Amino acid sequence: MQQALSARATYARPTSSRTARRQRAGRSLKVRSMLDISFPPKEEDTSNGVAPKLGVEASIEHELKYRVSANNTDARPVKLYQSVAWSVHDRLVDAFDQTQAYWKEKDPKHIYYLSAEFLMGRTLTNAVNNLDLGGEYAEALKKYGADLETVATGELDAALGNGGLGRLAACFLDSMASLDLPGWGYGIRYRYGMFKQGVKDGLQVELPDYWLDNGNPWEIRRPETQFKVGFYGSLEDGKWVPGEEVIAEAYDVPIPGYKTKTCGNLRLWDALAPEEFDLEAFNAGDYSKAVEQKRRADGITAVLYPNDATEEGKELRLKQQFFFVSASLQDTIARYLEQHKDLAGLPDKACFQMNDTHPTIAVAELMRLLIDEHGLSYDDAWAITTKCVAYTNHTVMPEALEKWPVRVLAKLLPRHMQLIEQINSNWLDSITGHVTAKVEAELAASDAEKQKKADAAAEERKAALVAAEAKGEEALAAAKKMVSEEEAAEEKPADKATLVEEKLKTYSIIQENQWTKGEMLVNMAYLAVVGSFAVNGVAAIHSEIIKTDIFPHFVEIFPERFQNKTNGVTLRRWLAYCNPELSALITEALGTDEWVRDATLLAKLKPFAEDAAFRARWREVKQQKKKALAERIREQTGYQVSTEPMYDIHVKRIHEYKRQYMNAISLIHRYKVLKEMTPEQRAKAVPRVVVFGGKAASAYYMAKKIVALILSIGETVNNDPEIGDLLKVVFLPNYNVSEAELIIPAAEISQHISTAGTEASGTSNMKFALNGALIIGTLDGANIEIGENTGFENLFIFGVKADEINKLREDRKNFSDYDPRYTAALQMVSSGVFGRPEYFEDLVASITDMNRGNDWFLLANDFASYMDAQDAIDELYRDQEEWTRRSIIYTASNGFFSSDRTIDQYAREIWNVWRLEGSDYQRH
Ligand code: NBG
Repeated sequence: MQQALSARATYARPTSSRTARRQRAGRSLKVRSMLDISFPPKEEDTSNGVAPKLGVEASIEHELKYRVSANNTDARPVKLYQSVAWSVHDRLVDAFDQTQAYWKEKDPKHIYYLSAEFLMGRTLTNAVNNLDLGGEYAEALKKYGADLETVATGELDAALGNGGLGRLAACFLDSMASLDLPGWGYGIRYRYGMFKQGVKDGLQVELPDYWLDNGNPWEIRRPETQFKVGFYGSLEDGKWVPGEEVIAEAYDVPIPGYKTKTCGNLRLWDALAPEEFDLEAFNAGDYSKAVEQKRRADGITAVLYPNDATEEGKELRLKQQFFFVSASLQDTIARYLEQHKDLAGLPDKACFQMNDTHPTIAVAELMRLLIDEHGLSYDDAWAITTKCVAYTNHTVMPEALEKWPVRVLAKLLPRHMQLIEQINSNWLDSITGHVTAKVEAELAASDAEKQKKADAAAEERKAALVAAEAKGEEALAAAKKMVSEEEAAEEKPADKATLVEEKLKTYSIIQENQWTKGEMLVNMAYLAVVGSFAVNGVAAIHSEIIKTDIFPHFVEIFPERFQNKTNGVTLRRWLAYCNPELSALITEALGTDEWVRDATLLAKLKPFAEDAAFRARWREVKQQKKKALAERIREQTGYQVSTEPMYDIHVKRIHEYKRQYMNAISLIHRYKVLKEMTPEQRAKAVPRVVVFGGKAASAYYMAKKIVALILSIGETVNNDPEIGDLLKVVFLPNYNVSEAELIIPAAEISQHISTAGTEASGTSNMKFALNGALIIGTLDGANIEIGENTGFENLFIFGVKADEINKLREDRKNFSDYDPRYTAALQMVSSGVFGRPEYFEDLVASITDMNRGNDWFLLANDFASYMDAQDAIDELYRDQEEWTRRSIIYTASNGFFSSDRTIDQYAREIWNVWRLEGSDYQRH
């Protein structure tokens, strides 16, 4: 184990003398931040809080010349992007400084959104438009013969997230700022985001995502805000002495609200070594030792979710989680203590929302900080913690409900493991009475039942003896023997104490691994529920499922803790900015663009669905967006696709539960049917371009095969001259936020076909609906609420229901009702129509072989109804007027899914955080 602060001669990272003093004293490295200096709003402020020294045009020129060093003539797109970004950055910083100073002065309660993921995508367009500077920048860029849209493509996506969970966090930040809520996000500044997905030889390949390559104008490094974070070590006299330490350094990413002065913050942590370079080791020729500390620190913030299949991977991931949680809590407490003395008031000033289980170690770390660093008693610390922390569950997938081996936790965070044990033992003590009463009630019920059975059995035995006696000596002896055997085998009364102990185990935060005997695990979701004052799911059905299937024991104890907060998406990014053409049409129809802030206004679009001229214009916009997507498809894949067919989109992480595989099988069938048609029949078929996008986690074997299958189907179908434009199957690589912004507006139908009960919510379904794409889906996640808002008759709903799943899974062995289309399609895969039959063998077996995969996600059960829904889609598409009418209804009906609504609910019903209504911040 490494000693962090040794007395050896080293080159320490330069620190201020004050920092160095604190460091020696082993205290927090926090120094007063720049925000301590208040910037009173200046007189010349514009309405959005922007007080630039230079006008937009001059500032771009300035940045081009001095910051990125490119004169007008060689302003290549990336350089121009950088200059524009830096120019916007300066305006953001003005708004940011003023907001943060104002918040500090007013000292309202803050929400701190702790998340291992923030899938931000690009920032430029969003920042310019939220600051209401779109017109000015567009004008200034004319000089360079450029438009903002093109310049924006010079930015690399900040892909610090996997999918929905990370993007939700990003939408939430936008809404918090837009609603003037004092709130910060806290996360990790990964140097490489989610991997970049490429395609090679028909397979997914993963490449590093160098998103910081061109510099990042959207972040502000804060070397003055650093905290020490410890790992490993031991407990000495009850005190934790870490064996390794790193320094967390803050980077702030300003988050501009929509047309408001408020500019929130996303604070991301980078990890530094306390002693970056060991000169002594270097001089002694040990070069790798010289940079050992740096290497270890770098590892913590290198990549998003290192593969945790190995022990080292597990440890690194937990290290990441603890690293950012510890730094964020230390930071919050330090800022709190600048203005308050007594930590008992912390719950009035801070709420920590844990985004899934990744930040759950916050429960133990807040306890540790309060007890060990600030001298509070255990009970006082617990009272504070459980008033400050809330937890959102985002999945019911067992593999994503984190359980850390006690072994790993005890090694990496010995003090936290000790605290978790104490939390658990207090928790179990507190419920022993409840559990005992439950066992007693169960025993009483089963005793009465047993007594009845025993009485009946005794009667039967008596009768048997009487009958045997009549048959003579031998029969009587045999009957007596049987009776005594039966009596011996009769159930003994259960031991209450054992039963209570067994039952308590099911409530325990620390449990035995059901697959590895003897291995103890910490169930992080249970820790989160016990430590939080509120627990929520992310769609109505999901919030019910977590109550009945995931946390039923906890619901018994504190039913009031469980809530629902149906997800939402920011209408700025996901409608106004990604689809300016449709937005303009909506604004024209409604006579105002207020809908961007108040999404309920979209409902006023409904009557326009009945207006044929409006429908024609609506279709025109869709056509334009399809054209842009067709162009992207050509660039990325080489396939030429027409803009006439229906655009059918299936984009999301690749996962068996999301059933891209079922879609692929249906496309094989579609291909087969088209092949078998006569030319006359083909002329009547509804042509489709089917676009898939999504990343398969690098260690997810089946998901990668699903990607390969889609690519292979595309290869065969798209090159079949008989098929032509009737069907194209495209896998668009590297699906990310920016691709989504291009794809979603072009969609006519979008697929959300997870096995019912598995998709917590989905958020792309909301984005598609708002952009007027029709939905084919199961009764799962937010599809249900979209159906309620849009009218189920307007969706293509199919498949089994969530409450049928358990039974159907049990019955899979006996399933025989295979749809012949399904069987024939799979046969085509196995026989090599799409190449590489051996490679796909496992994939086919996963849904056909009862010993290998066992069709866990019930493709066979749902296939026939899925095909019926597909037929209904084709049928409706023939009627373009009705199709467009529905498309308008979708946009008009789904304003509910604005993340402004979601955040408003969190703020009122969980966080108790309120918008600031100071004179400087009032909306006009
Ligand atoms: C995802 C769910 C989605 C949901 C998002 C946001 C994880 C662990 N969960 O259904 O799969 O929309 O979270 O809540 O990524």
